[in-house]
Amino acid sequence: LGDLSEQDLRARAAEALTRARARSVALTDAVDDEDLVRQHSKLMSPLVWDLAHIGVQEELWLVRDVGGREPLRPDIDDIYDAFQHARADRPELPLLGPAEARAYVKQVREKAFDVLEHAPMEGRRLTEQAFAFGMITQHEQQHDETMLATHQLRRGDPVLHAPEPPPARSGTLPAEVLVPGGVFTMGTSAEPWALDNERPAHELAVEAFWMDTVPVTCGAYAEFLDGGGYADERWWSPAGWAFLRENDITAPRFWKREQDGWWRTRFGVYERISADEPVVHVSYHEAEAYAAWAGRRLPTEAEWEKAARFDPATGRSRRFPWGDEEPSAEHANLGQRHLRPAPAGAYPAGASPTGVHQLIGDVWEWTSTDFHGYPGFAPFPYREYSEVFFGPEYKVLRGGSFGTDSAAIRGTFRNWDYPIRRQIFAGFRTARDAAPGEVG
Ligand code: AVJ
Ligand code: FE
Repeated sequence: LGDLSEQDLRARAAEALTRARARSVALTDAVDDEDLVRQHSKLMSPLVWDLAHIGVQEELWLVRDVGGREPLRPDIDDIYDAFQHARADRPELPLLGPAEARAYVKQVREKAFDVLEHAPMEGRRLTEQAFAFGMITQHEQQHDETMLATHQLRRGDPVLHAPEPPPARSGTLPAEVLVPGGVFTMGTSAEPWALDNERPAHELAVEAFWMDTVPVTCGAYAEFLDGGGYADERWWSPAGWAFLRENDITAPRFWKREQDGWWRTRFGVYERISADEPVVHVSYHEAEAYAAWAGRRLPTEAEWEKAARFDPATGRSRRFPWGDEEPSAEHANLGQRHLRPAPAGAYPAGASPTGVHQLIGDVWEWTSTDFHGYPGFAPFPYREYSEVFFGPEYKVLRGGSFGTDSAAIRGTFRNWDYPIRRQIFAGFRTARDAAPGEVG
């Protein structure tokens, strides 16, 4: 950040905001007004709520806070406050209609660009201002991923289209790789757009461990399923077993058993499950049970981050598995460029120095760690962003999915959700402790 001129910072912020908006518009223009205001699942807001909420946050943080401008719509703050109204109740609110919501977010964006052009950007303020624009960009992209999950829950003909992801390219990969033990740097104090929960950088020791080279595939998962895994209490935690029974869960979300094998609905298309694709739409409980069946366990969050960032050659933690460069289409399946996870081994250029593939993109990965602040955590811009979620109810997910934009992912990025959630684009990989002779 120190190397960028004020002009560069403004241009980058403007470009990132514009890219996010193009995506929000595409996701909301893809359906008719009736679909825009409908609740497609109790787990999700109507798409039109997300759209206006994106505008309200931008008004609060950029127009009012950074710009010190007059409020545009102070009357709607409450309706779009995620803490005031649960998702299930949002359809009953006096929401802005589709045309009103579109006009509102456009108006806010014009003001935000005016603030961006005229806000003083120097010294300490520069870092803060640049962060505010980065935070709003990430906020919009996170809601875009949420809207993509709503699209997945929507019934009806397909309305989203994208090219197929690249095929697996790297021949035969080992099933697992050894990640060395010892101290590494977790979290960051340097990433300009890192959110409060990723900070500060701190040293942490991890024992040597083995990590799956690729995320668990549908083919591997189907062996667990077809072997009776969902009927065998041995593999499940008490909470996981209760979750299965109470909800009559017999397969990953969106899977359906046909006479010739497993099929799924994906963005309105009914298709056969592909064996070499990472499994997605599984809860933490299902991930944990699979790992137990396989004689393994889920990685901790620290293990995941060490595998993703630690470079044994230099001892340094990098921004991404492949180094410090921003993600390209060669590195990872991100940004809704494709509407599915890519087959295992499709991104050899994105592998880590120890040889772990597809840590970034494709599917969010459940870790065994509860969501907590790092030592020295300081909430900003407000406690409600992360701190109020700290505790044992939430599990940390890492790495982003095919629906995560590159603006909202990095080696330090932390996502969290309830262990029962399956509508998010979440999969997992497994790990095991290294035996004393294996530590290298
Ligand atoms: C980080 C994805 C859990 O969607 O609840 C959006 C991001 N925070 N608006 C969420 C977020 C406020 C958050 N997650
Ligand atoms: Fe939000």
